[in-house]
Parts: sequence; structure tokens; C-alpha cells
Amino acid sequence: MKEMYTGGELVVKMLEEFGAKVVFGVPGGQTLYVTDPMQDTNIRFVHTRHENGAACAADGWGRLTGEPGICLATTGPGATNLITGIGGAYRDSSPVIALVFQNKLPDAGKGDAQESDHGALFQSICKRYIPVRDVSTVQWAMREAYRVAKTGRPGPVVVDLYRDVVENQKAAYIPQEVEQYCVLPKCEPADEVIDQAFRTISNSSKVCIWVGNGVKIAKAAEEVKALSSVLHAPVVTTYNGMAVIESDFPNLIGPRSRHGSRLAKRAIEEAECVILIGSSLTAISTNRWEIKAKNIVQFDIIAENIGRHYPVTVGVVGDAKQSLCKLQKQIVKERYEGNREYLESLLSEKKQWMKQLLSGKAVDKNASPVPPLALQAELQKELKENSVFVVDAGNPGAWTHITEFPRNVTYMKPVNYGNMGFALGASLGCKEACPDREVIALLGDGSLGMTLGDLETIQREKSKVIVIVVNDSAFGNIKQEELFKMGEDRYTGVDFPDIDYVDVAKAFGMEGIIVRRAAELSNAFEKARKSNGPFMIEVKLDGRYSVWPEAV
Ligand SMILES: Cc1ncc(C[n+]2csc(CCOP(=O)(O)OP(=O)(O)O)c2C)c(N)n1
Ligand SMILES: [Mg+2]
Repeated sequence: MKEMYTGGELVVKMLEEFGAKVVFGVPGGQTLYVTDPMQDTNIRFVHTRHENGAACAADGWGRLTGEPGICLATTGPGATNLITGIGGAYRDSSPVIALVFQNKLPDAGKGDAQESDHGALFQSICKRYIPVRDVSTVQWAMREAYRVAKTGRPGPVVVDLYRDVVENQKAAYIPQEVEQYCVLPKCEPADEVIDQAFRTISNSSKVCIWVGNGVKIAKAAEEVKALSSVLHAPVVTTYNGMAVIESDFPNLIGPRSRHGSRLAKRAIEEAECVILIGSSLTAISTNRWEIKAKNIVQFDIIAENIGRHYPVTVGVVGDAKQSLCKLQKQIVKERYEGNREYLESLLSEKKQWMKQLLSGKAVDKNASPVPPLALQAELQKELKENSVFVVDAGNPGAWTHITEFPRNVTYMKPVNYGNMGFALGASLGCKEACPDREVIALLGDGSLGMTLGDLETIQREKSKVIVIVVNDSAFGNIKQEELFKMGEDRYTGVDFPDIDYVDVAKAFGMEGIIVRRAAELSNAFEKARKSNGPFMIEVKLDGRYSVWPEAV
């Protein structure tokens, strides 16, 4: 071990300490003092073509593994390009460490090249901003970033490194084990709190379980299913809770969101008691808090989330898995026949609703262009157990509220920040993190247009992502909102010319195929799976089917 390290070398030492494997980013003069020493380690630097791709890749990594994804950008414009992706990680609670760089400290505020106030820029969309003005604090700052990103409500931390710190200043490396500065809570709620929850649930005859992202993070799906089975309670999820419970679980109703089903809304509003697990009930999950829920028993690891948007009858603070296990021990002593009628009426309505939804022209797999529901119906046949399904903002994601998932699928979407241009970068991050899992990205032509350059990144990385581009030649989601609210003759700024994106992918060296009828999808998947690298399936979509009638 060397006696003294530059600040840049110390940053790399810290990344090694965290067990980081990949850093995503776009280089600049300042960043070289970190990426250069990284070459002498096992950590790879994967350069994206825009910093948003790097931020979303780190976000995807964080969502999938629970370990902070790492991204890096240079002073000023590099940092500002990173911001949107960091906002997505913040609003959907994904652990990320973003390294950004400043000019030399003595020149701060003089108007040096590319200078901007990173603290002010990131303040509203990151969990913590840590400026590092002296090499003596590099190790503390990096360990602080790791702990803050990963614990409590996970989120992005921005470490702002001054150039003289990473380039010229030196300090000794004092090793620590990660466990010495980052301990995840394993806390169980007190007996009397569980008793209160048990009594509230037992005194109600219509109990609904509402599941959010926290169940995914706590890996508590089995406990949720066990609880639902004993209570005969329907399970509604948020969008971030989608796929946590596989679709053939008999009590699953589906997601509730702005585009969730009416049925999920009915399940929650009719319930005499709602068991809310791992959700802070954001605007998106509740259609801007329009949905009514009463007598809430809220489970959350973070006390701050309890009662944030809806008053609770009982707040249970603790790890979801442990809390539900403890509750289950009480629950199994009772019989909950009173819930059955309510559950069965919801399930039979679901059956009818799905039958109606999945019939007629809307699911004609030979129709061209492809109706969105026909695409969903064929696509879900291709989703395998253990795959990762990354969807973007806009209609492609909105339609996924009807997707049926096999077991152990990880679903991710920029739910609460709605940042278009998420899916390509995030899928790169997922594939780098878990190369053995199949990764499918579903994005619109609008989102692709914002991130086209990263087709080159995934091709260069031979990142075997199946990229499904839903091409309606429009910012379809907004176009449909405009039609719904303003009328057909008021369209403005929502249409694109008809472009074959597979040709664009091919120019980047990628393989791909155009799908004009949903029936062609399985053949396209077969080709994609045989390909050695990423593969684009471009679906020519019929944009006339509105996502709006499904809302509320
Ligand atoms: C970065 C960003 N800019 C603008 C929006 C507003 N917006 C939401 S959906 C959408 C259209 C998405 O178009 P596309 O990706 O083609 O999907 P489509 O809805 O057409 O299927 C827009 C512009 C946004 N959410 N994020
Ligand atoms: Mg579109």
C-alpha cells in the first residue's frame, strides 16, 4: 500500500471499499484524476453519450441491487446534464452516488471555465450534497455518501470534488470495513403496536392490502401473500410495487395509479381497513391524493413516512418482512370469513373487466399498426421469470398497468419524477449489475429521441438488452391528453415524421427488426434472444387508442 494518495486515488480506494464494479459517466478535464487511477483496479468506467444515460444507469443499478449505483460528470454542463436522471433516483428512492467536479478551490466564484453552483443546482433533487474542499475529508465524504444513499429512504447523494483535491493534494488511506459505517436497520415493532394493528384489522370485515416500493426493497412479497391469504384480502399495488407479487397470485387486483384500473380504486375505497405496506402514497400512487382510504394501518421502515399524506389509525415502524411475520403470528389465530364476499366480488369484477378489455379489435394481433393492448398481451407472453422489465415515461409505461408478470420479475419505471429518457440508461445499468438476468427496455419514440446516443453505448458494451421501441410518431401521451382536454384541432408540438428507428440502430451497429403486427412479436423475441448484443424491436403502434379512458 502506498503511503500517500491523491484525492482522486482516494475516491477510487473508497469505491473499491464499497465493492463498486462500474462507474457510468462522461469524462471532463477534472474527472480524469478519478478515471485514470480506476484503470489500475477492477472497477470499469463505462462512458455514456450523455450524462443522463449515466445517471439513469446508476439509478437502474441502485433499484435492482440496493447497492448505490455510481455515476460521474464534469463541472457545470456535465453536472447539469446529470440532474434529470438524479431527480428520477431521488423521487423513486434509488441509492446512487454521483461524483461531480469543481475547478480549483482558490478560483471558486471567479467565473472559471464551466463554473456553476452545484449545491444550488442539485439541492432540490438529491438526498444530500457534500462538497469536498480538502483531501482530508475525501474518505469521510465518500463513506457519508454511501451510508446516506443506502439507509433510511434510499436516494442519490452528490459528492462535489474540487480539482485541487483530486489532482494535487495527498493524504493517507485509512481503511475501514463497510459494516463500520453503514448498518441497515433490522428493527421490529414493539408488541403493543402489533397488537393495535391486529385489533384494528380484526375488527374490520373488508380489509385491503396496498403494497408499495418498500415491499420490493424489504423483499417481503412472501409475507404479503401469506397475510393476504389468511385475511382473504385483495392486494393492490402502486406502480413501483408492480411485479413484486406475481400475477397468478389469486388475490392480486393490480396497480392503482393515474392509469390504474377502476377496480383497484374500488378495492381501496370500499375497504373498512387498508393495510398500507411500504408506500408513502405519492401523488402518482393516489391520483393526486384524490383516492379515499380509511382506517389505515401503515407499515414503513421510516417513521417520517407514517401519516405523511393520509391520517393513520396505527403506524407500524419497522422492517416490512419482520413486522409482517410478527403480525402474522397473531392473525393466524383468527378466521376472517367476513372479507370473503368483498374479495370475491372484486375478483369476479376483475375477471369481467379483463375479459372485456382483452377482446375485440383492441387486441387483434393481426391488426396493423399494432393496437397497444395487443402489444401488451403479446409482450407479457414473452416475459420470463427472473427478468428485469424497465419501462419509460409516456404511454408505453402507462399501458403496463395491465401487464401480467411471472415470478421474480423486477419492474422499474420513472414513476414519481416521470423523467422521459430513463429506460435505455437504466437497462444498461441493470444488465451491467446482473448480466445473467434478461433485461427488456420498453420506451416510446419520444424517449428514444432523447437518448439515441446511448444506443451506441449499449452496442459498444455488448449489453444484451432487448430494446422495444413503441413508435407512434408522436409524444403520444401528451397528444392524447391534448385531444381529451382541448380537442383534436388543437394539437401542437406533439407529432414526428415516420422514422424507422431500426435503421438508426443499425447505423450504430445494433441488430433489430420492425414489428407491424403484434403476432410478429414472438418471432422478433426469438431473433433478439439469439443475437450476441443488444437488439431493437421497433413496434409500429396505432396511436389512436387512448390511454385516457382507462384512467379513474
Ligand atoms: C424529460 C421529460 N420531458 C417531457 C415530459 C412530458 N411527457 C410525458 S409523456 C410524453 C410523451 C412521451 O412520448 P413517447 O416516449 O413517444 O411515448 P408515447 O406516449 O408516445 O407512447 C411527454 C413529452 C416528461 N415526462 N419528461
Ligand atoms: Mg411516441
